[in-house]
Amino acid sequence: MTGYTRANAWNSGGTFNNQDLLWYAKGVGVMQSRTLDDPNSWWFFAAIHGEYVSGKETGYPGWAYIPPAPSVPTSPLPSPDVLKQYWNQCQHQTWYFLPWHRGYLIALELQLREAIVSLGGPETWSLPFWNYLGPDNEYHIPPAFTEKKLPDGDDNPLFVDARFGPKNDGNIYVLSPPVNQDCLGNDIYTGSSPNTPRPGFGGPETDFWHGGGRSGNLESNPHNLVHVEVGGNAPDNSIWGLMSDPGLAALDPIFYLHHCNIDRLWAVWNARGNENPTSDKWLKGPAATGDREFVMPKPQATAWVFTPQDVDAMSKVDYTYEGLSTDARASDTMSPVQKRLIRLGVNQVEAATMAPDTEKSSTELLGTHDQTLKVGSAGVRAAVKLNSTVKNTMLETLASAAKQAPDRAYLQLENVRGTRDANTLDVYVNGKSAGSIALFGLRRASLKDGEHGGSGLSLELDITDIIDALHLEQAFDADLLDVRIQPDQSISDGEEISIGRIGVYRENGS
Ligand SMILES: [Cu+2]
Repeated sequence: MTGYTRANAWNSGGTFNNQDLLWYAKGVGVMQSRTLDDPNSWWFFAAIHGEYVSGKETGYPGWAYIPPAPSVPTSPLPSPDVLKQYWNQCQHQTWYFLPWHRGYLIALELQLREAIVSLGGPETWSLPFWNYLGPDNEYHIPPAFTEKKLPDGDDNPLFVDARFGPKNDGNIYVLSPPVNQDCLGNDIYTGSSPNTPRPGFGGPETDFWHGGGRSGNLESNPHNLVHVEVGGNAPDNSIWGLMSDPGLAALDPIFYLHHCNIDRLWAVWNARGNENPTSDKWLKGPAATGDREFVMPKPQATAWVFTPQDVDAMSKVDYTYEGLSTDARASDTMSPVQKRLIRLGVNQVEAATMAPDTEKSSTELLGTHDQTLKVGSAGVRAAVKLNSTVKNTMLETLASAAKQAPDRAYLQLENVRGTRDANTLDVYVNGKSAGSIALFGLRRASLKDGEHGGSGLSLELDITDIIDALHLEQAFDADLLDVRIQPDQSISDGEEISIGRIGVYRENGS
């Protein structure tokens, strides 16, 4: 059933001439006028994602320390039961990331539509998306979000002070590279492997999971990178932007347009024929095994309990995306695997018929660097020692790519800990760029009394292309890989980012 269409926020120049944005602003204003303990309020909805109100934060990022605008309330708190049922639900670094956020957006959209209609606005209003990888200026935040006033002279509820951008200067845009949508080329939702399950497009298999561990490909890039680029840090480094931290992010109205785009990319991925998990554990969600349920407040104070299988196809939800049928046609006729094989010297006809069976893949440790690394502003360098037997096995598969699917290679920064999410690590292997990883979620994942005992985040990059290139240059015969890690943002005195271990893995495709 589709009735509503979620459209591009950059329509009509992304200004208040775009009626979706004008009415979004007015609806957000209505929700912001409600109290923190009201399940229909803007503040309650932000706390459903994550909050620093009910804990013992003494200073930023405690909600009491957020510089207005907006003026964020820290009281009255809802009853302990309501708080426990609804708050701090967001699912990150998990295969529930996509369905949970889809339900969250549906619930917010219902709230806003009701508020908008009560103001005399359009009954067909739907949440717009910000496609920062679109043409022309679309990598900039739509201008309606940076105006201090609405056209009628009232304060603009979409304006946020603590939003600093990738260069910390208040210029809000998304840098590409490193942001891209290469994740759409991964055809596995959650990789399966006996020793190290790969996160895949949609994230690793977990229980109810409020963050920590490994992000899926879509969550890692573009999702995490966009959060940290939009949020950024204050020019004096005293605080970070709301979007840079999961316990603050949903206070910023741009959050929902970013997540609407992430949800759209999931729909595009499905429309291209990729399949979601079919196991009961995913379909029925964590509540089926006695864990917390996914629950959202609907208008008129009713609770909507949902599971992934309630929202896992566009045919089950009441909206569609503008341009979805066009995006469903991949612009490339050749898959990433086919392109790789041709680079490795396999002729086109053979490459077209070879499809590695990633369902049955297994992963093996190829090399490690075991000492804890401390990352300072100048970056850090490590020599990853390779196991020569494993390396030779991998080299053989590369040399005989015409006969079998060659191995892939992944680099993982493991047990990464720190106190600030608003940073990105650029990683280089033997001088070649391996990509960038944002530290969104780092702070909470590092807290000793947090959900997973402060084991931090594990950040993964696909370095198959680099190993292929080294192999073709006949440079993949040394026993060491030279890994350099450079933070984007300076690290202040007393602040620290540490990496417990670097692991390099080979994955065989058959
Ligand atoms: Cu997010």
